Amino acid sequence: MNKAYPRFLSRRVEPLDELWEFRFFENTALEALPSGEIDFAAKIVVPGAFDAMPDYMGKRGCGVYRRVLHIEPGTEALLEFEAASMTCRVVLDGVTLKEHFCGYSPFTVRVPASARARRELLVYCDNLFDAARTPMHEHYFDFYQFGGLIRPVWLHHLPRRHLLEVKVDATDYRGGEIIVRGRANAAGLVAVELLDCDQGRVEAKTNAEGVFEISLRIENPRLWSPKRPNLYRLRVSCGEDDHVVRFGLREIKTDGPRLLLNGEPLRLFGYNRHEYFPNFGPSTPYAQMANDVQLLKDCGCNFVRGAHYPQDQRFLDLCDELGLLVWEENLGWQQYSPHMENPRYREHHQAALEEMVERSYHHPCVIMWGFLNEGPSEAHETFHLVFEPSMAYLRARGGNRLITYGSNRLERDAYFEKVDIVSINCYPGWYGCEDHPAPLSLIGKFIDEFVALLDRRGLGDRPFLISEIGCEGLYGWRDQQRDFHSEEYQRDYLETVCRHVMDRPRILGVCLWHFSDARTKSKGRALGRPRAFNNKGTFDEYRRPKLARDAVRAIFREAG
Ligand code: ADA
Repeated sequence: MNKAYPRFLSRRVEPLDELWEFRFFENTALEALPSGEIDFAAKIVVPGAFDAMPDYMGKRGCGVYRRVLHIEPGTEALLEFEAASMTCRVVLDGVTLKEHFCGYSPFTVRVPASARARRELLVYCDNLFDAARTPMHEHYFDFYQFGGLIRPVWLHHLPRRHLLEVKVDATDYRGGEIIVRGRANAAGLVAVELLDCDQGRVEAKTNAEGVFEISLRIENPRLWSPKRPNLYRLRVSCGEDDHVVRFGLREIKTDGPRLLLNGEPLRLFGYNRHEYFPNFGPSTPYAQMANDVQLLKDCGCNFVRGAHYPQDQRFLDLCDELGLLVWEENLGWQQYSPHMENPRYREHHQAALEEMVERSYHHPCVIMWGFLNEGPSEAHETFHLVFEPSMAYLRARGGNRLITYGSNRLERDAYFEKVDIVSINCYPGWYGCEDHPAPLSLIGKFIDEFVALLDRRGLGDRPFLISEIGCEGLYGWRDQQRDFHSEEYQRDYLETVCRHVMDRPRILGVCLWHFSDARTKSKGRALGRPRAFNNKGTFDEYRRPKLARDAVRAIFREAG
């Protein structure tokens, strides 16, 4: 099961989730593959990370996927990749149609018409680290970066006249006033209907360029919120083609240090979550995603941060449907000023940002956009290179969402004034306090001092979120001395954090690091990370709760 709701009713969209032919070239970069015919000796399942599978476990190199497509001669098609990791090249009938450099952002590839029905598709996915070629993916990230067609792939068979894009925005969310804007590849009639309401169809003509704009009013509008996640489905038809857009009516804004959702004050309590499950790596099965949403909600969470990359659409669909607020962010992890100065990095970062926004635009659950986790936010001279254009893009094109980034620069951060929410990643009572007699006492002190610092800086009325905080607890490691890495220390730690934040309404909320244990970089980092996992999960990688779960749940549930 690869989708939560049908995005098309008349357009024929073929899921390409099945066994593909496959060949792996170990330690060989995409550009260095031997020329000539490839012998596709193996088969592999899509979606899936090849290096999470027994035959290629932990290997780096280039995986080549092959599949024959059948497309009506003389018609165009569209390939849609929900994610292809890390460096990807799409080749159809021997012609390169696309090169792509962010392993988590979705992208589409137009397939030109041909006189032949049988078309050969080769997709190259290279998971080698190469800072010069693929600078968005660095080898030092604190999460394992897998390779392959890690998320679903679709083939859209396009009717001659078809839709290129559709956007739905609320102009008055309370009154149910919406505007539908879009573009077809040729001029003509388009029709719009709300699928779950009995309101009839509205028809309109596009202009000569195929552009259209239709205003509608939803009768008796029901707003979207985590408690009442009401969704609407709107179908735009264009001859034999259509798009179904699912959206929610809601408004998010700041009011001094508070957040208002549909005018009601809201605090945020939740977790950071990596897309990871043992045996599947980043290709978490859909049922597990639903399981995760239930676990989060059961813990009293109303919020999840999709760390540190564009999210799987199926997860966002679940959050829309089940009512969980999301921070979605572009791929980034401690990239430094040299990255900002690298034009290739900037190009890839911007492309991925646009792909994320484009694909996630209609999810009401996504209330904030982020980027550059722990980036060089103290470096004034590089601000205009990535921070500024990213914020400008998100403000102009990101819809009704707030902007933030996870900062670890604290008092040195130079850009807090520019964002809607000041978010910090911090680990008081964990890193660097091996010799401290009472490390838990550092937590409240640190948080209060940071709030005081914001006040001194004139940011006393800016929403402040703790976007990461936590410590490692090894599942099953119980210790009467409650030492570091024990479940007991982790429980005391998270209880202290949650209580401290809950009792201080000045703080918008907390997003604990982390939901479940997730595999990290092998070798180097594994020395400081037992099992080569980031063990800060409140659940282990199989979602077995550690001691901390009950403590967090008891406090988060107070927020109601
Ligand atoms: C950082 C980072 C996380 C994780 C965390 C940790 O704040 O953003 O991805 O690495 O530290 O566990 O130390």
